[in-house]
Amino acid sequence: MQRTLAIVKPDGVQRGLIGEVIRRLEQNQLSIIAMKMIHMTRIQAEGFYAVHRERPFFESLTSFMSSGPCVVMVLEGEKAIARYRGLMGATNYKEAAEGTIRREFATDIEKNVVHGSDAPETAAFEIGYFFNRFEILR
Ligand code: 3AN
Repeated sequence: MQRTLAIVKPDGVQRGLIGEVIRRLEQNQLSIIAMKMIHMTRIQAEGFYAVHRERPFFESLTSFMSSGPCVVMVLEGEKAIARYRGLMGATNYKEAAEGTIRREFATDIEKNVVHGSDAPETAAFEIGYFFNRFEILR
């Protein structure tokens, strides 16, 4: 069993895609073991994306991620990290596979509806960034 952090980003929440994302998780045996809605401050978004601090898109990304509410979730399942990334599709929606969330719903490389951890170490950091042990069901 593996855990990963999933986010429905501000564009996904604003466009009414929370249910669509959750439906796909439930249909693909990714159990939601923690979930809440948050509106990050700029500082919180900068901390979350600290690994991207030097990237040219950092300012725009953290501004977007703090622009409105997000739904953050902890998912658990077999190979949850890779399987959820498979459901999301590639970062650039134009390169994302047919049928993936980003291919179907993203409008921009930045406004790409969802986030998912990319490795066990990042998942541990990202889950701990938003959830304490009492908020995770098991
Ligand atoms: P992913 O979310 O697919 O793991 P990361 O972690 O490389 O992608 O990038 C984090 C976020 O930064 C992406 N989800 C996207 O919103 C944004 N991003 C990544 N690359 C670019 C880019 N070249 N231009 C603008 N935004 C980008």
